[in-house]
Amino acid sequence: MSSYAVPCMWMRGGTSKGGYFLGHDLPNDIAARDAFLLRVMGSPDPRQIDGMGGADPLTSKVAVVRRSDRPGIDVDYLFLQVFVDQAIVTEAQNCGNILAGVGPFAIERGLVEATGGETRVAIFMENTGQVAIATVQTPGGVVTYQGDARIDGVPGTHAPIPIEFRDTAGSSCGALLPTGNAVDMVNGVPVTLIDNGMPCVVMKAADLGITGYEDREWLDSNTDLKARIEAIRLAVGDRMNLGDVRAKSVPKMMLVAPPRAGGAVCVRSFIPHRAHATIGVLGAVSVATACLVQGSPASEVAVIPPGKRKTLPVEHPTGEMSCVLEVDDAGAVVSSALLRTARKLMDGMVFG
Ligand code: NQM
Repeated sequence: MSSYAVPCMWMRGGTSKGGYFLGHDLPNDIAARDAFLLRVMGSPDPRQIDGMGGADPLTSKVAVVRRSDRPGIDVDYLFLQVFVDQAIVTEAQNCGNILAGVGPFAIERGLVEATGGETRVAIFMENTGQVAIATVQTPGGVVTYQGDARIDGVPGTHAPIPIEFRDTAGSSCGALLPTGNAVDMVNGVPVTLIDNGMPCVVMKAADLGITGYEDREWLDSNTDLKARIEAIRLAVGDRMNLGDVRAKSVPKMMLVAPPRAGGAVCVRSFIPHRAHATIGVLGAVSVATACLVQGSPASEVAVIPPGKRKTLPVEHPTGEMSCVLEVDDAGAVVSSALLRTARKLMDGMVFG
């Protein structure tokens, strides 16, 4: 297909960044869509020099948004991860950071009407078949990105975008604990296989011979550690009902350690081949949930506050992400909420 251009908004969503498209602006044919998006990002190429991608999985992301015809839902959101150095576009994972830009984008494109000072946008997440509610600041009926909210991993302050999730358990794996176990042994390492919005393998950093407080650069340059983690990942695909995960960006690999800044738990995550600069949104929800699973490796290192509504600050390499989890009488997590921000960076035509 020869090069052509379509309307696109480039946005930071949470601690990620990517292209936001209206569904009807992209080719219907999935192979043609993916080929276009690879050209837009400049993949495959570790530098993504010939495209918009930032040479990092966190900045090589796409949101496809449509008006929804589902009752009570405003828009449908499909997340696509465009691999940096492989010609892969996958919808096998969701992304709660890019989700933060979906509400403002939907209002800006006229898919949702602003309702006074703030506008609630109900978003159906197509990747997992679940719903998120985002609240967007719309003073005078217009989206604003300016405000006082601060999230770790992003300089400055911006308008708050609180996001709530319900019933995210088993989003991709069919069950919160797809093996039914709090602990499974994989390649000699005790792990929890869990999915509360994001399929994750949660294990103690100490069981892999590290502290769990290392920085992103150190983790990314440790090829032996990464090879061990990848071997565990490939071994659990079937057990997590994800099948062959070689060309998938799930499950995410989460190395936990005791909190050291007053939080609930400290995490270093691999997404899955690069260390995360912070932590994914639904990844953090899944790790926080693992901390509440009795007998899990995460529960051994976590510090859990009492009560049915718990704020669990998940410490990551550049700060923390606070997950507010609500549990039922049996201790099961029924909803989660987080604060994100987003910013419009560019609106125009992108060439693929
Ligand atoms: O877990 C990165 C991100 C994410 C995903 C990744 C995310 C989530 O930080 O909901 O946000 O895990 O690939 O954007």
